[in-house]
Amino acid sequence: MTRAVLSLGSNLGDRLGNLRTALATLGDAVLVVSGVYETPPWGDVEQPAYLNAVLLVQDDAAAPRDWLERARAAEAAAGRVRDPQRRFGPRTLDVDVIAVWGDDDEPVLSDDPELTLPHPRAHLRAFVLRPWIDIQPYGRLPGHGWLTDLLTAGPAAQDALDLRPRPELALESTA
Ligand code: PH2
Ligand code: MG
Ligand code: MG
Repeated sequence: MTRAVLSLGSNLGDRLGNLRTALATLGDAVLVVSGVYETPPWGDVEQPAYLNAVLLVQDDAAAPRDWLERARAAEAAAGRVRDPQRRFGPRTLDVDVIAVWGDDDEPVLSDDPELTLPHPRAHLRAFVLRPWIDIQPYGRLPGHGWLTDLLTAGPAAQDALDLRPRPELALESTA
């Protein structure tokens, strides 16, 4: 069994629809869904604002690498086209594996360049930390400490002031 925190982002097309596509693709693995936040583009500022959210997912069988496969399947389902010239450029759907925990509840560490765990830039990104705190107020980012400390006093603290909660954009259907 593994549990993982996944970050969702979209800034092209039907942004909320793209996040919902991720949820649908991940299906029963989804345990908890954060609120949706409107966030200024980070890293490459000449692009539209993002909608971001975070998921806690779990699966009996999934190895850490399976989460990367599932993330890519969700991106493909939302019609993602990669632009190799723009690493942090616009996209219909980005699903990033932020951290993974194993059976023993210990965080998985990996320096595989394709799947570095925890995600090497998560501590810098208010658009990951803020929605993550929604679903794990006492959460920690492995290797970096409490999410609340990172968001209030870390390098992401200034950006955190520019996030806008969008409570009217519920990711989970209420039907
Ligand atoms: N993703 C990026 C680059 N910049 N900015 C925001 N606000 N949200 C994102 O999800 C995001 C970004 C590339 O992964
Ligand atoms: Mg990303
Ligand atoms: Mg990505």
